[in-house]
Amino acid sequence: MNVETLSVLLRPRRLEDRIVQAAALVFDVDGTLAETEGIHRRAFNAAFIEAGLDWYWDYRTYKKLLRTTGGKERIRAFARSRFPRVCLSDSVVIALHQRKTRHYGRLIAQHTCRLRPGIASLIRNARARGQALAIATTTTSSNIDDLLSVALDQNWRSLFTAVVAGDDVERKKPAPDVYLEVLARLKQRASDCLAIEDSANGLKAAIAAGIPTLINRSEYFRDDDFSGALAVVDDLTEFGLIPAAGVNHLEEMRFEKVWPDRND
Ligand code: XBP
Ligand code: MG
Repeated sequence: MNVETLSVLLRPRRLEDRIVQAAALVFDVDGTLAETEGIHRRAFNAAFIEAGLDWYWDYRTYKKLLRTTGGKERIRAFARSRFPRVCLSDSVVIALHQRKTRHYGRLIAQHTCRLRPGIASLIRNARARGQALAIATTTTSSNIDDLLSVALDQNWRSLFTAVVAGDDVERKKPAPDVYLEVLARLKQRASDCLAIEDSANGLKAAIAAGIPTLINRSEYFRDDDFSGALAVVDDLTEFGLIPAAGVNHLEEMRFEKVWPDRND
């Protein structure tokens, strides 16, 4: 057996071990838990129409704009890139972003954005193993609730020990702030946790906080540079299925009841 074949055979096992042995799994939201960026893009465009702006972000434009993390920051970056340059006051940006957030909630409710394959099982099995779960995201707090209360469970918050969103910290990704805040709330060492991300900016943020990171590649960031990641996978199906040792039958039944597998 050559070295390449051997490494392919060994990789999933080692990764499985890293997932199972982590003290906490820290999830990014957009792109990692669900393919939400297309919905964000539509919500921005709906807000622009409503505000009487002739801006339209098509797929390619949005892909470039995603280099700037955070919706308000993205709006400012786009305005600055116009010719002639558009200067927006903070209050105008905030109002425009509030419209966008309302549209995002409406679109998520109307279209029921699903969790990505393997996510529901991974969460369920991690909880059954007694692992802590956390969220470290750039997005607005209400967006997490809009998404997870439908895609995961109405009581999704009770599953996560820490939930930190973009506006909870000073600097957004690629700065490590959201991850550092999560670690402080979890009271865990960075090296004992595992972050699950989908973008280079997210990866930089997690690594800067010292957290080993698994990349769950998503639609918009497929071609990002993921140097430094523990591993890069296209979905988490195989890892979601790692059995939870010692889970009793009753507990399994409770999980089945709370989380009917909508995607796995
Ligand atoms: C997600 C983002 C967010 C959303 C928009 O990054 O960059 O800005 O696109 O959210 P990550 P808001 O997945 O790395 O957390 O408009 O609410 O800011
Ligand atoms: Mg992301």
